[in-house]
Amino acid sequence: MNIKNVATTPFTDQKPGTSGLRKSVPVFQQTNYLENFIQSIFATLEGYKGKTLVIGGDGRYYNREAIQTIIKMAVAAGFGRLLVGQGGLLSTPAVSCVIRKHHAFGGIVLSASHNPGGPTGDFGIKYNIGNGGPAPEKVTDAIYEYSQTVTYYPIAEVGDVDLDTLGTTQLHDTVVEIIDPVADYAELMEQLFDFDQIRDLFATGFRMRFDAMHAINGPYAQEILVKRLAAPADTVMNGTPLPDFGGGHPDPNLTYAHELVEVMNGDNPPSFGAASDGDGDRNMVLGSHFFVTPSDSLAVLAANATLVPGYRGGLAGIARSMPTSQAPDRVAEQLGIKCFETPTGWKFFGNLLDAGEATLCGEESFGTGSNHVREKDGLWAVLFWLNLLAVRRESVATIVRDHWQKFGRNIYSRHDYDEIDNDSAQVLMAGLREQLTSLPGAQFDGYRVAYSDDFSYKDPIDSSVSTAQGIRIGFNDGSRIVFRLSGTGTKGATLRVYLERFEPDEKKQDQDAQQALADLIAIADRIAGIRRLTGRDQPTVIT
Ligand code: G16
Repeated sequence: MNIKNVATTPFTDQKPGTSGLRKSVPVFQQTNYLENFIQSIFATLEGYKGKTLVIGGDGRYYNREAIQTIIKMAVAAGFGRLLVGQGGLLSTPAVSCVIRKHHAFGGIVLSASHNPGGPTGDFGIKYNIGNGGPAPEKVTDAIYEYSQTVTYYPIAEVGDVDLDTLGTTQLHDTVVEIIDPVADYAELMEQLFDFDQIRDLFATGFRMRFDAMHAINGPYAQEILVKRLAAPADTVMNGTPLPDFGGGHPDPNLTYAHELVEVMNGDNPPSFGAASDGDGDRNMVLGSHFFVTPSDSLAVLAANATLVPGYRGGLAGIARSMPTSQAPDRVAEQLGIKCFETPTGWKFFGNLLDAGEATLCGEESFGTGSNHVREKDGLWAVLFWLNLLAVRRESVATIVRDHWQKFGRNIYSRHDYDEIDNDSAQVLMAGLREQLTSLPGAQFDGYRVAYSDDFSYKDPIDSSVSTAQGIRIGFNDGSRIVFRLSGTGTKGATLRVYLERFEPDEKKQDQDAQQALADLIAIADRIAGIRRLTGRDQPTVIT
């Protein structure tokens, strides 16, 4: 078999963002674009020869073509074994699970997560390291640096591999193994949760809907919920992964998972509703006529963790991203465990999980996970909730309201302004940075600014420092407004405004978040000039 060296020249736009390299499909389809980035990953790694690489994606448009190229390049690079999900499919948490279980050197995940797919939709590539988690910044920086000087890439001259048939093929010095994408993951879930108890719950006639949004978690949910947990056959909706997600936007929030939201807010709704995203790492949790914010979800899971077999021994600590509400902090305080505040991006949880400092992690962006893998995990969160429901036999709303009574409610919302002009976004953020020293002490409608800063984080394990991670403005009553630009969008800029207010009074906790946060929403606009600078008078998405 021949290994060919193909000459190439760099692309200037291959800097990974919050979660890998995300671009539109036509960008990835440019000659050598994908190959350059893969070569930059391989060239940056040390000591991988003869070792195992896991490859899989969320099945979006261009997944199969990209996998064939990556297999040929991995063979040329000298990996010993490639574990590839059947049909080219593996959810992001399953990649993490497979890397850890098979002691792989690393893995390549093909996904643009919750971004739409299809010929003009988005595609993405992420490299995960041997702990199963996203490569840390020092690795992604090195990949980018190499991509700016790449001159050639080696590729094996072989035919395409049959991705659909389980089994192994020898290509040069590399064994290519097509694996069942669900088996290892499902086995891990059985170890963490009480499947007997959940089966008992379904046996009582308990109804749930899981919206896979025509994305990767369809087959996982079918196997675990319907087959192993005996949930009713109509539990999984939109369960077949499609290259364009059926034309939808596979983002499990109140706007894009509207089909599920309508069911849960309709007549005679199921008791429990959940959805996950393109690559299966995000989750949204709903009760009948009730939405659980991701921040509250993390706090509730943490407060109830010892009811679930995998966490019976208690939690070492909780970690949340900075813009996530401070609800989990209150649980940590009461449990007497540590709570960490990290920048946005799951990669920042890896060190804390590896060091045993944190057990549960979560983000406001519909991400929740634990030390069972090193990615956030959509179906894991759903099973965690199911296990709680099976133990407590109360409604989702009762469990959350009961939590608020015990801990107080952090009323929370995120406002996204999508696809705004890049320059205006920079002007807005620069304007905020200029005000950081003058804001403390300023009064806004009875709210006094207690502090304002641009969040920076020193990793407690490796001491690496990440600066400029978002503007925080905190008020004397504990309320908070956070501004940051998304690192995952592919068109223009996305401004995210995170709003939070603490409500300890039980009688006032059951109010609508937008109404409860109306003052802070107006203050955010006054301080940042959102309407003036973006030309928008409303957010694109409110969660
Ligand atoms: C990724 C990251 C998350 C992050 C989210 C939103 O999630 O893994 O840690 O919270 O993006 O990031 P941003 O606010 O920068 O757009 P996913 O599900 O897209 O991989």
